[in-house]
Amino acid sequence: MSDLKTLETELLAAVEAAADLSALEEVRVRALGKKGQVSGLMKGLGDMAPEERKSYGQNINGLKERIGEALGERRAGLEAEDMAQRLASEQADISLPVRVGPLAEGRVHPVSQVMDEIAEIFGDMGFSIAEGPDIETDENNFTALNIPPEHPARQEHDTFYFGGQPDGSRALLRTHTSPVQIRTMRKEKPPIRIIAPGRVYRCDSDQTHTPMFHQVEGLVIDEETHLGHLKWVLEEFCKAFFEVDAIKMRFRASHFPFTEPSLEVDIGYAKVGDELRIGQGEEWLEILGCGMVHPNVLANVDLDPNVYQGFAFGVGIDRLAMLKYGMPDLRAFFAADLAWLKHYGFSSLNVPTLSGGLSS
Ligand code: 2U9
Repeated sequence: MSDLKTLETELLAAVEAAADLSALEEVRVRALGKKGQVSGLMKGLGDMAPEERKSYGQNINGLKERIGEALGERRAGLEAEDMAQRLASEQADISLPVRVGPLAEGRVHPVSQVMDEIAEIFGDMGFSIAEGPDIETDENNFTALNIPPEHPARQEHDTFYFGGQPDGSRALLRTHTSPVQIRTMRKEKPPIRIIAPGRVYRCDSDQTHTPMFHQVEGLVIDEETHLGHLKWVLEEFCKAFFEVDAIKMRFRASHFPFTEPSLEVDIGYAKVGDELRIGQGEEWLEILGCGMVHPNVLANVDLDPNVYQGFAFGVGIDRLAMLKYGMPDLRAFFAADLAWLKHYGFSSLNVPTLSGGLSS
């Protein structure tokens, strides 16, 4: 009996002394586990006389119960201490300002913004967006567009060519987005109304030219398409893009291999201080080229020029962005300068719409 009392005192002291939950678990296993001290006592019961066995057994059970209760109490105490400690150390400072996050902090590049604005305007006029690869064939980029083999645009110093294939063909970086229209005309039947925005590449680099720049070209093919439609579309585009009610436009005769007749378009502007006022004044600024699709181009994609006509136009997006948002240096567009982007960039939450304002 006195052995039991000693053991109980020892075990209760060990329970009390356990500094954390894992130490307490060790005490529990040592006392009540299968091979623990209390279970060990049970083994001696078999050698005892029945009367002795009964009272000794009851005493062991009493010991077991009291140790179990002490373990439970100590566990609850340690868990409460643990929780109190975590509550003290894992505080959140709710007075800290909330981080606005990438959606509100990030900026849309002016070129992407202008592309979205252009897509919105032409989308509203019933055009859809067509895309194609940056790496093109000589056929799609030149031959199908009625650009003859000796044309200067094909020369090495204007075009980025890849290494030649065994069959003599050479891939190239498209010099305009026109191959997208060629691909579309080969794939779809008229009526066709598309714009093709994207990157284009020319071996050219100075203050106003970068070897990669952005273009949007448009194409309409139908059975009764004429210059009047072209002029109306371009006038509506310029008014919407520059966000003015009236625009002055001048169409000058020009020459491109893929259009006949070919025209260059100027818009009227006034310079007030550093600001360009589009639609006012007496100055002229060239902004795009256009024309009726050359009959050879239609024939090259198996469209009968006696049945179908169409018009096409091409605009440099980077230049449009510079004009609309007053950015003086083209090279800054591609310098990946975050300070510049913060100044000239647009919030991604303001999506351009014709009703809400393109550049709001
Ligand atoms: C097809 C048929 C005709 C696209 C055209 C222009 C005129 C033009 C320039 C504007 C500024 C290129 O970025 S820029 O340097 N583009 O002047 N582009 S007509 O004519 C096409 C295209 C595809 C099948």
